[in-house]
Amino acid sequence: MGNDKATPFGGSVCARGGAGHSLLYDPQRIVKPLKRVGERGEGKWQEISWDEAYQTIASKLNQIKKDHGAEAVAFSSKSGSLSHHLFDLAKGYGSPNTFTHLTTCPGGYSIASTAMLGSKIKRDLGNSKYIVNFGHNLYEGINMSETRGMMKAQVEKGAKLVVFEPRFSIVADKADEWHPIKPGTDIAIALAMCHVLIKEDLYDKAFVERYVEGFDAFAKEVAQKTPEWAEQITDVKASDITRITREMAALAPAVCVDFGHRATFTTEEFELRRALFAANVLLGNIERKGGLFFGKKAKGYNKLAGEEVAPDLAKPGVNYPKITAPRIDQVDDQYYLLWSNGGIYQSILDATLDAKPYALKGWVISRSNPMQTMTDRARIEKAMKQLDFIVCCDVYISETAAFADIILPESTYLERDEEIADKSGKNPRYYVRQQVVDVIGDTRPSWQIWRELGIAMGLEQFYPWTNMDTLRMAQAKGDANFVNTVLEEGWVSYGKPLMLREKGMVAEFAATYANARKPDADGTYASALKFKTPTGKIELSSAKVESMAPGRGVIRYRDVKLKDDDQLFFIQGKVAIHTNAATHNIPMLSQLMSDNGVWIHPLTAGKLGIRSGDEIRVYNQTGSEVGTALVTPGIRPDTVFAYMGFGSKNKELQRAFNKGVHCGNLLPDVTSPVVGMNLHTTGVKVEKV
Ligand SMILES: Nc1nc2c(c(=O)[nH]1)N[C@H]1C(S)=C(S)[C@@H](COP(=O)(O)OP(=O)(O)OC[C@H]3O[C@@H](n4cnc5c(=O)[nH]c(N)nc54)[C@H](O)[C@@H]3O)O[C@H]1N2
Ligand SMILES: Nc1nc2c(c(=O)[nH]1)N[C@H]1C(S)=C(S)[C@@H](COP(=O)(O)OP(=O)(O)OC[C@H]3O[C@@H](n4cnc5c(=O)[nH]c(N)nc54)[C@H](O)[C@@H]3O)O[C@H]1N2
Ligand SMILES: [Mo]
Repeated sequence: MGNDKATPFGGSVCARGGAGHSLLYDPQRIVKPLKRVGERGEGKWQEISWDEAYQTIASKLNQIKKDHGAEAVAFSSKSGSLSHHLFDLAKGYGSPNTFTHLTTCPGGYSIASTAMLGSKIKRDLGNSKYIVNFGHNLYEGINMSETRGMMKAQVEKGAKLVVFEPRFSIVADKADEWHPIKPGTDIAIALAMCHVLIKEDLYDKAFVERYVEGFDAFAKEVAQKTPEWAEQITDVKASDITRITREMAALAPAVCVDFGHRATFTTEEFELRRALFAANVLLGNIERKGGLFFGKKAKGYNKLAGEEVAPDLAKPGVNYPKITAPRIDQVDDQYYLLWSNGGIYQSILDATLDAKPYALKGWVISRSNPMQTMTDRARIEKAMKQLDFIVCCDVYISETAAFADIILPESTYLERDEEIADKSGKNPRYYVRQQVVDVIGDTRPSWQIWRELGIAMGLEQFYPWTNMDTLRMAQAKGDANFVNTVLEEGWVSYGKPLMLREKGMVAEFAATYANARKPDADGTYASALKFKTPTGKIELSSAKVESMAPGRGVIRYRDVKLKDDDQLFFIQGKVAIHTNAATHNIPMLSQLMSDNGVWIHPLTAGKLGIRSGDEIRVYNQTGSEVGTALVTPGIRPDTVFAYMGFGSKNKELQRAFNKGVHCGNLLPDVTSPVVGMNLHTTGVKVEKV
């Protein structure tokens, strides 16, 4: 059961959440800190006490700091509720090198959005009348509120869904139209759509006039990007591109060109995601129902309301030392948008192997499994073997943890308390995760682990709070009432939903709060809509980007070669019953699915003499994997597909070991311009074993 107060989640949990008890009671979970006693990756461990673990880590990290500077240690964690505890430790220790999973997942769209719109933006799929989707598989790669939003739009509101996807995904299956696009070419369609909107005068001129900078340069760039041009590149018919664009324009602004999530399809992610945002901008759907909108956090919301409708969160006041060493990913100016925002995760490998720009000696990893989720597994193994010291915090001996010196066992989400988290949408919202069962074994939550380690390292001055109660109280600035409400309800929502350019919502908002901002003459808050870009406008073309990454100021099409002519495209995706490279050893989920058959088209399979169920080898310059063929017409003949996260090479994950193909072992290490993305599409050959 979910929390039925959390209306965007509809009181439900997903399959992975539903299997929480199966992880909780899994005898293969780690429940004691472990110390490596054999060679790296050999699988020889000794159980140790937390005290010994902290002392060992503290003395190693302090020694590295003394010999090489604190910057010689990288700290990485999948971003989320736990990550800042690790990053706070890094700040106290003095290393600038903190990394999230940004460049293996959302970096493409989030950096493109920041460059163009000034910050990240959200989708109002639930109110869309027409959704155009470029491989955002929300019915398998689940985001509870967006997945439910899209279902609502389709089922309750009769919205039309058009999907461009190289394979017949679940979203493609539930769509009104599926167009099997050639992998990595989506940008041509996005630009052709912009071309049609401008050429046929279907775009929102008043919106562009008021809010957009650099329209002329963009319009000039797309003047030749006709649907006929795009057809040659994408294999999608020009007449379809034109028709879909016209249909969308007729229903604007309640339409959404979905800008995707895992943005790793092509090296031209920066251009692709900007082109998708550009189509939305031309349709004038920003801050309109069914389009795109900015999250309304307490601070800005209260200002519009003229009163304190929602409490806002504070951080415990800590002054960290100033760090002068540059980050390891700060070598090239074009990546400036990443430096304060997650960083280029894979630069840890370059710094370790090539001392570029200086050598790393240590790596502290929490809740991340780069051995599976970064590219070129062999190179990661080499880097990990070269480091002096590695700490990994996980719930299993993951493939990555298998190469650590010390493994710290975290309590699972059912066993731990977390701080209050901001989940603001069209109005301010908060939630909190609370311990519901006793802790199993000798595990601890992240906040406690990194705090206690910090103290063992002599950094106690950075921890003015002592436990989750005092930390939550500091977040709430002493407002016990707020803390109690969030704890009692689990999910709290404040005020009325607001989109700045929706008259009805603005009228209701203004009528609710006596001191609210006065609506504009047209009944909206359009005058309050500002973009945090250098010009304060939506930068369809950007002088700032041009100065940091010459040639990239204007959104431009570039040819990309993702594979050799005699290879097949290799693409991946999420499956509904597993999470990334995290859940494949959980008993209940591994029973539901323990292998990832390789999708291959009947024509291609026929030429290679392959039938469904045959053992096949998938290989290229980077690696070779053995798996099982799944022959299906639901994929382009020039493409093969596998669900990610399978084929673990760590024996200790007994239920996942060697089951299926390991995607990271087939992907070369390639980094995209500006957004720093770790590319996930490559070429492979396939043969029957
Ligand atoms: N080839 C390929 N690579 C990909 C992708 C792809 O599609 N194809 N997808 C990319 C995407 S979208 C993402 S987001 C990244 C994700 O990549 P990662 O950042 O590596 O995250 P996960 O794979 O989710 O791995 C999380 C690790 O956390 C552990 N874990 C689970 N729960 C807890 C907990 O409560 N505490 C702690 N400390 N650990 C826990 C799990 O056992 C697992 O080892 O992978 C990316 N990599
Ligand atoms: N059940 C479940 N839900 C999840 C996750 C999970 O692991 N399991 N992970 C979460 C995370 S971290 C994320 S980032 C989201 C990811 O959600 P999505 O962004 O939807 O990510 P994927 O499923 O990795 O990829 C989506 C689709 O892109 C297609 N594709 C590949 N290359 C191309 C291309 O060049 N063009 C087009 N148009 N399509 C292409 C793939 O076939 C795949 O079906 O899901 C989240 N939700
Ligand atoms: Mo992701």
